[in-house]
Amino acid sequence: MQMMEMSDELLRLMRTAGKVAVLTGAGISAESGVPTFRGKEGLWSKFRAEELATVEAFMNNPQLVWEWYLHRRELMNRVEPNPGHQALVEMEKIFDDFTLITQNVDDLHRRAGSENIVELHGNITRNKCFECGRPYFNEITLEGGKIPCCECGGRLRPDVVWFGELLPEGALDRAFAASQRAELFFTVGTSALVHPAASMPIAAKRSGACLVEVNLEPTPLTELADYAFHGKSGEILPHLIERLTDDRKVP
Ligand code: BJW
Ligand code: ZN
Repeated sequence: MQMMEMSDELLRLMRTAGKVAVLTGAGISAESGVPTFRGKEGLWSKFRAEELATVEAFMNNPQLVWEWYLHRRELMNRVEPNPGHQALVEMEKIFDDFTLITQNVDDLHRRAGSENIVELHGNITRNKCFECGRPYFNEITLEGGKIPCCECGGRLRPDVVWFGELLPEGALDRAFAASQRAELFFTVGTSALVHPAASMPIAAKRSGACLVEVNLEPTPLTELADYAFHGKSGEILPHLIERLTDDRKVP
């Protein structure tokens, strides 16, 4: 594992690779102003994700859970994608087979312009019925402290994945397939603690990919990584792209 200046060997691999997958987590959106889940700076440190992002929390106190999501939805609507998101848009243009696997629900990758995105944990901009799963497109308000209901009578909830819930149909298969065929796999801004997302880089590495970590601090994946860049993804990713495009210009 190397922590370093961009090595020639990695540049060579980036120049020749066709199949690339990236797993992103909350850290990539931190520079946009979206708090992470587990960092010291995390706004949610008042509540741990494990306390609010669960079916039990919603059943016990749907009002509190909805207040948390409406607050985050409002914040996420106000912020903009950052150079880290934009660098991944550039990567999609460079590599023939590029899959962006994200754990984030903030919609910032789509807003930045990424196209081949697998959303493992849903999307905070959408709602669905807690009982029948039907999507609900109108805006949610908590007037009178009431949780709005679906036609079937079930309570509405945000269309995200809580602990203990299955990932969206098809998302897991697409993500594993992209991980297993990747020659290069980047993990960006994730503590790599939540599964099955954190299993993707492991699957990629087992299938022979070169694993590159970009994160503010070391994670359980660092030891496994071929290259680890510790710093802000909004600085490191644009630097990688800049070096790569400079390099690609050389015949
Ligand atoms: C920067 C930066 C900058 C900051 N630049 N970097 C195998 C082993 C053990 C447990 C399990 C297992 N398989 C399944 C489980 C159970 C569970 C789990 O993983 N538990 C562990 C916590 C122990 N998983 C599940 O329940 C999943 N479902 C499932 O497996 O179904 C099958 C099943 C069912 C029943 C029983 C068993 C299995 C579902 C997981 C759903 C996670 N949901 C959440 C909420 C989503 C909605 C919402 O947003 O509200 O997803 S929790 C939260 O954590 C959110 C995130 O996507 C996820 C990951 O967090 P992330 O993105 O890594 O953020 P942080 O904050 O942890 O890290 C940020 C990093 O960025 C830090 O390292 C910073 O340093 C760094 N950083 N600034 C670069 N500028
Ligand atoms: Zn319903």
